[in-house]
Amino acid sequence: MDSDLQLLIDKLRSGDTRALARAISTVENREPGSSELLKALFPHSGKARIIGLTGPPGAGKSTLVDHLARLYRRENRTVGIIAVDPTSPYTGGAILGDRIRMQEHFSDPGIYIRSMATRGSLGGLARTTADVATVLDASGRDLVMIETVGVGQDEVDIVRLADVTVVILVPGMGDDVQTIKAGIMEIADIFVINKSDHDGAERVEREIHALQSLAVRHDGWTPPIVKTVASEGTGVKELAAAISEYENYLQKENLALKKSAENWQERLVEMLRDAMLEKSRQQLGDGDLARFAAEVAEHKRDPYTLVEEISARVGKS
Ligand SMILES: Nc1nc2c(ncn2[C@@H]2O[C@H](COP(=O)(O)OP(=O)(O)OP(=O)(O)O)[C@@H](O)[C@H]2O)c(=O)[nH]1
Ligand SMILES: [Mg+2]
Repeated sequence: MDSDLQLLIDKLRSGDTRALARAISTVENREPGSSELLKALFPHSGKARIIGLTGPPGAGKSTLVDHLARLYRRENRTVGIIAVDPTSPYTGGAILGDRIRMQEHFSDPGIYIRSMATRGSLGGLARTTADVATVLDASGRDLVMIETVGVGQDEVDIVRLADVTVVILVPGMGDDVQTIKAGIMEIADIFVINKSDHDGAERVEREIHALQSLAVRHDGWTPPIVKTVASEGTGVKELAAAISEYENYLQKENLALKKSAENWQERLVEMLRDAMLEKSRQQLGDGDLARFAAEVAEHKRDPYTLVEEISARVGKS
């Protein structure tokens, strides 16, 4: 292995946060050497507990993550946080909020926070987030928390890498619980109703119960519902307890490895798709794609044969 790379890995593994930051940037921006780095780090990963937290904009995710981080620090556990920034107009304030909160932790090397921009990720966001989590994991963090906004396919993909997924809802979402139900029922291991100081928490709880009665999870776990007031730190202890209870359940039922294998099956498909696409691109010369597209548009060429030809060449290379 490249000696610079080895040095970086040694530093990162010894807890050097600047090395950690550099490694994360390398991976996040897919700089040269990023796959070498990931290959070398992977064997050191797999020890951190990865917790995904997702929910609508402004639900209080960052506030909860912040409280959880403090709680885990009191237990002497080290924490890595990945905040996947929202692209929606809601973000301005929230990102600022995250930064301000981040500052409070700067004096504590036991908490490392990284904001990731979604812009330009071209659908590779889940992959990049997973790789950044692997770097944090390999650096020896006990816990990695990933905050993502919304509950859409992107979030489902992102939280797929988490050991525990917390879905945060708030009162007053109206039919939103219905709208996002397809996504959340699949991924939530724990529900949080934050802003329980507002009216309507019971209604959200009833809706979650109603949805739960419609679907039985194949692992037999019934996701608990934890009510919190994150801005006051209320219910955070209960949330942490629910998280460890689910972890214990996975261990006891021997489900941890099974869940991980299921997740890896999806991720391997994505990685293969990326790799194949990359190879296809390499097969094409500059401007080929634009020329082919024009030919197909003019019906001079059929796209089916074209794709078959290109992918056949990839198979041989
Ligand atoms: N009343 C009340 N306000 C809360 C509660 N939790 C968080 N807030 C406030 O809600 C606002 C948004 O909180 P954040 O933690 O930034 O929410 P977020 O989900 O991370 O927001 P995005 O990252 O933009 O999606 C802040 O002003 C918090 O102080 C709560 O339980 N009750
Ligand atoms: Mg936030």
